[in-house]
Amino acid sequence: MGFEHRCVAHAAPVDSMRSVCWKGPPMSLVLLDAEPPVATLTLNHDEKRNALSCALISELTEALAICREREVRSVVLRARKGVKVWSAGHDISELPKNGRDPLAYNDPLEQAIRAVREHPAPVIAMVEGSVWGGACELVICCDLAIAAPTATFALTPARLGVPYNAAGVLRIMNEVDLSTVKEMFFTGRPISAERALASEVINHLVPAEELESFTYEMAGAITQMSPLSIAVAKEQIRLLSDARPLSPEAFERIQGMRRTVYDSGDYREGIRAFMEKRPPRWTGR
Ligand code: LCV
Repeated sequence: MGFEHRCVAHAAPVDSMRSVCWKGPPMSLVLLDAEPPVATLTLNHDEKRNALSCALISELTEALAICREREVRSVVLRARKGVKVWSAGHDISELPKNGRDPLAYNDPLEQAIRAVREHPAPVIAMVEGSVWGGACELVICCDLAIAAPTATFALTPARLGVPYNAAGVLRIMNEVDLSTVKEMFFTGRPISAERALASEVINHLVPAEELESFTYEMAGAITQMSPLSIAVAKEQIRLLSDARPLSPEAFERIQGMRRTVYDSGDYREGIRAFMEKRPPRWTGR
């Protein structure tokens, strides 16, 4: 069955998809088109460059819950057509400034990544424009990523003075070659779509004019397969790829090092500089 892709016009705020019991606030940061077998989640906060705020992530996870209820068989995660910025990553204004871990287990970004990784159907990131920080990890954690040549990908903790978390580093290391992981973490610079393809950040690089048809053809092909077999294979891959022996002492050491960073003046300086729209002045303390 050829699946003609649905443009954003079919999408609607998430709450209109929820049954009458949904009493949440009006939602529009994520648009959802959840007509099975394929759903489309559209990041819809261009004014803030689709920053992964608590509010946006709440809608994203709610949209995935609706997809699960409706037994959608593949999900396309996209931004609006032609965006320059797919997502600017974690909402920097929401990073904790009071000595709390900025990327703890219950941080909204971590919740979004878990929601994608634990969703029973494949989630396909369809990417145009630049992708930053935690959004880069979100794309990498999607089951497939298909990008246009305008896409770039940047890991940005060093730009902000943030200590990335162990689970996130491992998830990125599982997907991307180590030399590229180091370059991205250490330079904070975006890599091109071509480089992202070569480093397995993305599965396919296609011309912008073919991006939607290519993505929805693949999404449609997935819906022709056994959903139970796919759900089990996806969960097996998640559990087996996360299986890493790490002694409690090693984990405590990582957390201790990270605490030194998020307790530092440089961590506060990184956030302050972004908010003041100026380059940070690092002191190394
Ligand atoms: C809040 C934003 C953001 C934003 N948060 O538009 O991986 S980690 O560890 O670093 C993790 C903690 C993480 O993911 O951190 C976030 C990493 N992201 C970045 O470093 C990207 C920060 N953003 C930018 O560099 C620029 O915004 C880009 C290049 C994405 C787009 O530049 P452009 O000139 O098109 P503006 O910078 O003018 O942004 C438009 C509005 O979106 C807000 C930004 O503050 C501005 O708001 P105002 O109009 O109120 O000034 N914005 C952008 N990114 N991550 N808010």
